[in-house]
Amino acid sequence: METQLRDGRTAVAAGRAPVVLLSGVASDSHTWNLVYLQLLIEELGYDVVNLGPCVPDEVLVEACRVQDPAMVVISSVNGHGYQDGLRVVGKLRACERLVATPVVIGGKLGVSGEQSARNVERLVAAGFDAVFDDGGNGIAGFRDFVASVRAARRPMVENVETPA
Ligand code: B12
Repeated sequence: METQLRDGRTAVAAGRAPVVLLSGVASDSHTWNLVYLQLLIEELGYDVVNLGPCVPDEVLVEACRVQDPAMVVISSVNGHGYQDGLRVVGKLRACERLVATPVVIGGKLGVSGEQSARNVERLVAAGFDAVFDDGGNGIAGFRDFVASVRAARRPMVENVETPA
């Protein structure tokens, strides 16, 4: 599925597996974190729409609304992820279509090392389903989270008759 974004970019997913929307935040120009995460998420069985770095909040919200992804993954490493995350997740949750979509953030979220438990709680209270700060549960925790989302999406097949 191809999405034309307001800032002129085009986001494309191959269209076979459920889609994860991956994005940097408005202030953050780092790119390799997004490349790494795209490869990891594809390895976990999803198509990825990667919006890239420096994504304005409105572009992110619009792309999520149009794509209706199975999950939204936000990455930030420049040290402003806590503030950017608090702001943007409110805008995502204000969109009716994204009220129940799993949304996570991770990376190097602050300028003074690992986020405090209180900051992580604030991000969750603001709307994130999980926070993967580099100092904390990191990639292993993220893999577990993706697996739990996948399991929750699996259709119930107990009552389906198998053809002879
Ligand atoms: C390359 C680089 C740049 C390049 C980026 C080029 C590009 N196109 O990407 C340039 C020169 C542009 C740059 C600029 C800046 N940078 Co810089 N940069 C780096 C550097 C050296 C490598 C980053 C990288 O590519 N790593 C490889 C990728 C694969 O790994 P990663 O980014 O670490 O991401 C991993 C994890 O964070 C995690 N992760 C990330 N997101 C998520 C999300 C989820 C959900 C999960 C589960 C995990 C996860 O998984 C990834 C793989 O392990 C790091 C230092 C370092 N050695 O890491 C600094 C670093 C990230 N930069 C830093 C800073 C401060 C800046 C600037 C503010 C500097 C300045 N004063 O101008 C600007 C910010 C510009 C902006 N607007 O964002 C700091 C951030 C400090 C902080 N967070 O506290 C770092 C850590 C350097 C440092 N030690 O101070 N940078």
